[in-house]
Amino acid sequence: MTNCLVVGRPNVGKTMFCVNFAEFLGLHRLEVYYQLPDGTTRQRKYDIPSARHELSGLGLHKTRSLQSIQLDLPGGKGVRKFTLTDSTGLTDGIHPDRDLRESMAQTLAELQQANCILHMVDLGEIVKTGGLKPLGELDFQIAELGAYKSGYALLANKSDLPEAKKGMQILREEIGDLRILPVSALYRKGFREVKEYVWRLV
Ligand SMILES: Nc1nc2c(ncn2[C@@H]2O[C@H](COP(=O)(O)OP(=O)(O)OP(=O)(O)O)[C@@H](O)[C@H]2O)c(=O)[nH]1
Ligand SMILES: [Mg+2]
Repeated sequence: MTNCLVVGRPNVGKTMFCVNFAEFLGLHRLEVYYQLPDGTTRQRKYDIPSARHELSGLGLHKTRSLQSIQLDLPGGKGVRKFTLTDSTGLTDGIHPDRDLRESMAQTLAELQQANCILHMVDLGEIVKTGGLKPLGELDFQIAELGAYKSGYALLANKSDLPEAKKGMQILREEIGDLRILPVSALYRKGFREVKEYVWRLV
Protein backbone atom coordinates (compact mmCIF):
# COMPACT_ATOMS: atom_id res chain seq x y z
CA MET A 1 0.00 0.00 0.00
CA THR A 2 1.21 3.54 -0.74
CA ASN A 3 2.72 5.23 2.28
CA CYS A 4 2.70 9.02 2.24
CA LEU A 5 5.22 10.41 4.67
CA VAL A 6 4.77 13.98 5.86
CA VAL A 7 8.24 15.26 6.64
CA GLY A 8 9.83 18.61 7.49
CA ARG A 9 11.22 20.83 10.21
CA PRO A 10 9.51 21.07 13.62
CA ASN A 11 6.43 23.29 13.86
CA VAL A 12 5.81 23.63 10.10
CA GLY A 13 2.30 22.13 10.54
CA LYS A 14 2.77 18.42 9.68
CA THR A 15 0.42 17.14 12.35
CA MET A 16 -2.23 19.80 11.73
CA PHE A 17 -2.14 18.78 8.07
CA CYS A 18 -2.51 15.06 8.83
CA VAL A 19 -5.49 15.54 11.15
CA ASN A 20 -7.30 18.06 8.95
CA PHE A 21 -6.58 16.17 5.73
CA ALA A 22 -8.00 12.99 7.29
CA GLU A 23 -11.13 14.93 8.22
CA PHE A 24 -11.26 16.41 4.71
CA LEU A 25 -11.25 12.85 3.34
CA GLY A 26 -14.27 12.04 5.46
CA LEU A 27 -12.92 10.60 8.72
CA HIS A 28 -14.70 11.48 11.97
CA ARG A 29 -12.43 9.36 14.16
CA LEU A 30 -8.73 8.72 13.82
CA GLU A 31 -7.11 5.44 14.70
CA VAL A 32 -3.48 6.43 15.11
CA TYR A 33 -0.84 3.73 14.90
CA TYR A 34 2.32 4.80 16.74
CA GLN A 35 5.70 3.33 15.82
CA LEU A 36 8.02 4.42 18.61
CA PRO A 37 11.77 4.79 18.07
CA ASP A 38 12.43 1.89 20.51
CA GLY A 39 10.63 -0.47 18.14
CA THR A 40 7.39 -0.79 20.11
CA THR A 41 4.01 0.07 18.64
CA ARG A 42 0.70 1.19 20.06
CA GLN A 43 -2.64 2.37 18.84
CA ARG A 44 -4.96 5.15 20.02
CA LYS A 45 -8.29 6.45 18.89
CA TYR A 46 -9.20 10.12 18.78
CA ASP A 47 -12.11 12.15 17.59
CA ILE A 48 -10.97 14.93 15.28
CA PRO A 49 -11.14 17.88 17.73
CA SER A 50 -9.17 16.01 20.39
CA ALA A 51 -6.60 14.85 17.80
CA ARG A 52 -6.10 18.47 16.74
CA HIS A 53 -5.84 19.58 20.34
CA GLU A 54 -3.63 16.80 21.69
CA LEU A 55 -1.35 16.02 18.75
CA SER A 56 -0.63 19.40 17.18
CA GLY A 57 0.49 22.59 18.82
CA LEU A 58 3.00 25.33 19.39
CA GLY A 59 6.46 24.39 20.60
CA LEU A 60 9.07 22.35 18.82
CA HIS A 61 8.96 18.56 18.64
CA LYS A 62 5.41 17.91 19.66
CA THR A 63 5.51 14.72 17.54
CA ARG A 64 8.14 12.21 18.66
CA SER A 65 7.43 9.05 16.70
CA LEU A 66 5.96 7.87 13.42
CA GLN A 67 2.18 8.21 13.62
CA SER A 68 0.17 6.58 10.85
CA ILE A 69 -3.45 6.55 9.85
CA GLN A 70 -5.15 4.50 7.18
CA LEU A 71 -7.17 6.56 4.75
CA ASP A 72 -9.59 5.98 1.92
CA LEU A 73 -9.23 8.22 -1.07
CA PRO A 74 -12.53 8.59 -2.86
CA GLY A 75 -12.15 9.20 -6.59
CA GLY A 76 -13.62 8.58 -10.03
CA LYS A 77 -14.25 4.84 -9.92
CA GLY A 78 -14.22 3.92 -6.28
CA VAL A 79 -11.92 4.15 -3.31
CA ARG A 80 -8.16 3.69 -3.01
CA LYS A 81 -6.46 3.03 0.30
CA PHE A 82 -3.24 4.59 1.52
CA THR A 83 -1.33 5.28 4.72
CA LEU A 84 -0.58 8.81 5.86
CA THR A 85 2.37 8.99 8.23
CA ASP A 86 3.22 11.99 10.40
CA SER A 87 6.80 12.21 11.65
CA THR A 88 9.20 13.85 14.07
CA GLY A 89 10.44 17.22 12.84
CA LEU A 90 13.97 17.15 11.45
CA THR A 91 16.68 19.66 12.32
CA ASP A 92 20.18 20.33 11.00
CA GLY A 93 23.16 18.90 12.87
CA ILE A 94 23.16 16.46 15.78
CA HIS A 95 20.43 17.12 18.30
CA PRO A 96 21.56 17.07 21.98
CA ASP A 97 18.47 15.09 23.09
CA ARG A 98 19.10 11.38 22.56
CA ASP A 99 15.44 10.39 22.26
CA LEU A 100 14.90 13.04 19.63
CA ARG A 101 17.99 11.90 17.74
CA GLU A 102 16.50 8.43 17.64
CA SER A 103 13.13 9.59 16.45
CA MET A 104 14.76 11.77 13.78
CA ALA A 105 16.77 8.76 12.62
CA GLN A 106 13.48 6.89 12.38
CA THR A 107 12.04 9.69 10.21
CA LEU A 108 15.10 9.54 7.93
CA ALA A 109 14.81 5.76 7.54
CA GLU A 110 11.15 6.17 6.61
CA LEU A 111 12.11 8.86 4.11
CA GLN A 112 14.08 6.23 2.19
CA GLN A 113 11.18 3.77 2.27
CA ALA A 114 8.17 5.95 1.54
CA ASN A 115 6.78 5.94 -1.98
CA CYS A 116 5.12 9.31 -1.47
CA ILE A 117 6.93 12.17 0.25
CA LEU A 118 4.98 15.23 1.31
CA HIS A 119 7.78 17.61 2.28
CA MET A 120 6.32 20.46 4.29
CA VAL A 121 7.81 23.91 4.78
CA ASP A 122 6.44 27.00 6.53
CA LEU A 123 6.01 29.93 4.11
CA GLY A 124 6.41 32.39 7.01
CA GLU A 125 9.83 30.90 7.78
CA ILE A 126 10.79 30.94 4.10
CA VAL A 127 10.15 34.69 3.94
CA LYS A 128 11.87 35.30 7.29
CA THR A 129 15.09 33.53 6.29
CA GLY A 130 14.98 34.26 2.55
CA GLY A 131 14.53 30.71 1.23
CA LEU A 132 15.08 26.99 1.64
CA LYS A 133 18.84 27.15 1.57
CA PRO A 134 19.21 29.90 4.20
CA LEU A 135 16.99 27.74 6.45
CA GLY A 136 19.83 25.20 6.49
CA GLU A 137 20.93 22.27 4.36
CA LEU A 138 18.12 20.00 5.49
CA ASP A 139 15.17 21.14 3.37
CA PHE A 140 17.34 21.68 0.34
CA GLN A 141 18.63 18.11 0.63
CA ILE A 142 15.14 16.65 0.98
CA ALA A 143 14.08 18.62 -2.11
CA GLU A 144 17.12 17.29 -3.98
CA LEU A 145 16.26 13.74 -2.94
CA GLY A 146 12.72 14.45 -4.12
CA ALA A 147 13.97 15.38 -7.56
CA TYR A 148 14.93 11.70 -8.02
CA LYS A 149 11.64 10.31 -6.70
CA SER A 150 8.42 10.23 -8.65
CA GLY A 151 6.29 10.64 -5.53
CA TYR A 152 7.58 13.91 -4.17
CA ALA A 153 5.72 17.15 -3.51
CA LEU A 154 6.73 20.24 -1.57
CA LEU A 155 3.79 21.35 0.57
CA ALA A 156 4.20 25.07 1.15
CA ASN A 157 2.16 25.45 4.34
CA LYS A 158 0.66 28.45 6.15
CA SER A 159 -0.48 29.93 2.85
CA ASP A 160 -2.99 31.92 4.94
CA LEU A 161 -0.18 34.16 6.24
CA PRO A 162 -0.01 37.62 4.64
CA GLU A 163 3.58 37.03 3.46
CA ALA A 164 2.76 33.66 1.86
CA LYS A 165 2.70 34.95 -1.72
CA LYS A 166 6.21 36.27 -1.36
CA GLY A 167 7.26 32.92 0.11
CA MET A 168 5.86 31.06 -2.91
CA GLN A 169 7.82 33.35 -5.22
CA ILE A 170 11.04 32.64 -3.32
CA LEU A 171 10.42 28.88 -3.44
CA ARG A 172 9.71 28.86 -7.17
CA GLU A 173 12.88 30.82 -7.89
CA GLU A 174 14.87 28.50 -5.68
CA ILE A 175 13.74 25.06 -6.76
CA GLY A 176 12.25 25.79 -10.14
CA ASP A 177 9.67 23.43 -11.53
CA LEU A 178 9.75 20.90 -8.70
CA ARG A 179 6.20 20.15 -7.64
CA ILE A 180 5.10 22.82 -5.13
CA LEU A 181 1.59 22.75 -3.66
CA PRO A 182 0.55 25.73 -1.51
CA VAL A 183 -1.62 24.66 1.43
CA SER A 184 -3.03 25.96 4.66
CA ALA A 185 -3.21 23.02 7.04
CA LEU A 186 -5.08 25.19 9.52
CA TYR A 187 -7.75 26.45 7.12
CA ARG A 188 -7.75 23.38 4.81
CA LYS A 189 -6.71 25.30 1.72
CA GLY A 190 -5.12 23.46 -1.20
CA PHE A 191 -6.33 20.06 0.06
CA ARG A 192 -8.12 19.18 -3.17
CA GLU A 193 -4.84 19.54 -5.08
CA VAL A 194 -3.03 17.33 -2.55
CA LYS A 195 -5.79 14.76 -2.85
CA GLU A 196 -5.51 14.74 -6.64
CA TYR A 197 -1.75 14.44 -6.39
CA VAL A 198 -1.90 11.50 -3.97
CA TRP A 199 -4.67 9.85 -6.00
CA ARG A 200 -2.29 9.50 -8.93
CA LEU A 201 0.25 7.69 -6.73
CA VAL A 202 -1.93 5.19 -4.88
N1 LIG B 1 -1.15 30.20 10.32
C1 LIG B 1 -1.04 28.87 10.25
N2 LIG B 1 -0.60 28.17 11.31
C2 LIG B 1 -0.52 26.83 11.19
C3 LIG B 1 -0.87 26.15 10.00
N3 LIG B 1 -0.65 24.82 10.18
C4 LIG B 1 -0.20 24.68 11.43
N4 LIG B 1 -0.11 25.88 12.05
C5 LIG B 1 0.33 26.14 13.44
O1 LIG B 1 1.69 25.75 13.55
C6 LIG B 1 1.95 25.19 14.84
C7 LIG B 1 2.61 23.83 14.69
O2 LIG B 1 1.69 22.89 14.13
P1 LIG B 1 1.96 21.33 14.22
O3 LIG B 1 0.98 20.70 13.32
O4 LIG B 1 2.02 20.85 15.62
O5 LIG B 1 3.43 21.28 13.58
P2 LIG B 1 4.39 20.01 13.38
O6 LIG B 1 5.12 20.23 12.10
O7 LIG B 1 3.63 18.76 13.50
O8 LIG B 1 5.40 20.18 14.60
P3 LIG B 1 6.32 19.04 15.35
O9 LIG B 1 5.46 17.88 15.67
O10 LIG B 1 6.79 19.75 16.58
O11 LIG B 1 7.44 18.72 14.40
C8 LIG B 1 0.61 25.15 15.56
O12 LIG B 1 0.54 26.24 16.43
C9 LIG B 1 -0.40 25.25 14.45
O13 LIG B 1 -1.60 25.84 14.86
C10 LIG B 1 -1.36 26.92 8.89
O14 LIG B 1 -1.71 26.44 7.82
N5 LIG B 1 -1.41 28.27 9.08
MG1 LIG C 1 3.78 17.17 14.80
